[in-house]
Amino acid sequence: MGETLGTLEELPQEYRDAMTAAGVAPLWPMMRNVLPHDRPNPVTKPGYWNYQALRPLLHRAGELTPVEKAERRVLVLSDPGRGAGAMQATASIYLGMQLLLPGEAAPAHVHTPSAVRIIVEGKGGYTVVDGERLPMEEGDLVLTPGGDWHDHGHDGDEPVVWLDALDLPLFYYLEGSYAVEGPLQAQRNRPDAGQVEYLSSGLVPSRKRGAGTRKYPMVRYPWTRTEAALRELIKYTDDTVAELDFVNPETGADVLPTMGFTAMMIPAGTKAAPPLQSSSGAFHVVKGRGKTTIDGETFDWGDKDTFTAPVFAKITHEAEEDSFLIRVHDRPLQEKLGYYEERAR
Ligand code: GTQ
Repeated sequence: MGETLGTLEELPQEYRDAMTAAGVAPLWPMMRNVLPHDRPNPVTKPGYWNYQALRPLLHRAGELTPVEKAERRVLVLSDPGRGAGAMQATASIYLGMQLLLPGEAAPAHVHTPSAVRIIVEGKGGYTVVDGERLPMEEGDLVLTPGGDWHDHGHDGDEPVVWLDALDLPLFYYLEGSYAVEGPLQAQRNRPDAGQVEYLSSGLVPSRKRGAGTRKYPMVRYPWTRTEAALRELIKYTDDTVAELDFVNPETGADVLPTMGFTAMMIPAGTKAAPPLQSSSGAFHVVKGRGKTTIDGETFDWGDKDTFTAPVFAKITHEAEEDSFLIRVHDRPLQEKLGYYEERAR
């Protein structure tokens, strides 16, 4: 196998011009760009966003742009590898901080990409997904699967902020991304399914013959229960970290087709060094303090900060306080495509 492949420059100019005119290009000078040896060569760079730095910018957006004009009032977290203005945090994951002020409503729409909200701060916000009203409390994970109508509202008296994670870059790349607008939805007058049908882990409504279940039966995972589960697990697990996958309670599968989510507890004074993973990831600190080194870059993090890791990144977390993080990743997509892998560090 030759190590050096031919370059474009060594080809005669008239041949290069003739190829361009014919609408073709030689593969071999680009071969190692599109098929690097042994592992991918990501464009994505590790990223870190301090919430205290984002907060005033988000509030300024609240003063400058009414929600009716913005449709969604969001500051997008741009991958440093793609530079200013990038509408993505990794190759497949979009992240944005969204602000909703008391009394505001973000209009109803439906789109092909899926979204997940991780609630960052504020009380009184809610989202309506397919007619189901979902209260938003700090640390909650709320799904808006692609194809489900959703609008956001606010009954409280302080600004509400949440982190959006979407598989938008993937849909955009596939030229499959679009939205349809509609009127605000009627809300069913009952608590969400996570408070009723799926209140207790291991119990699901008894199946009536012939009756199907909803594809996304539970779309809100309340943080209070997630944190309680992590605090129990950490007492008995052999690992240094407690990590729980968010799953569809009817199937046990990842909550969405392309994106997966985990809740992590890293106890004070402990270190976590996961294997290299072919998935890219984003970490949101629900609460805690510590630092994480990603491919040699170290980020000190605290409450509500967010950071990202490219594919196959070498990641080491160290917590100073008991720390709770939500991890977003694209393993479900990679598994469907048949190439998810983990490697020893
Ligand atoms: O709340 O529906 O951050 O449609 C980007 C696109 C949020 C939303 C985003 C969206 C939304």
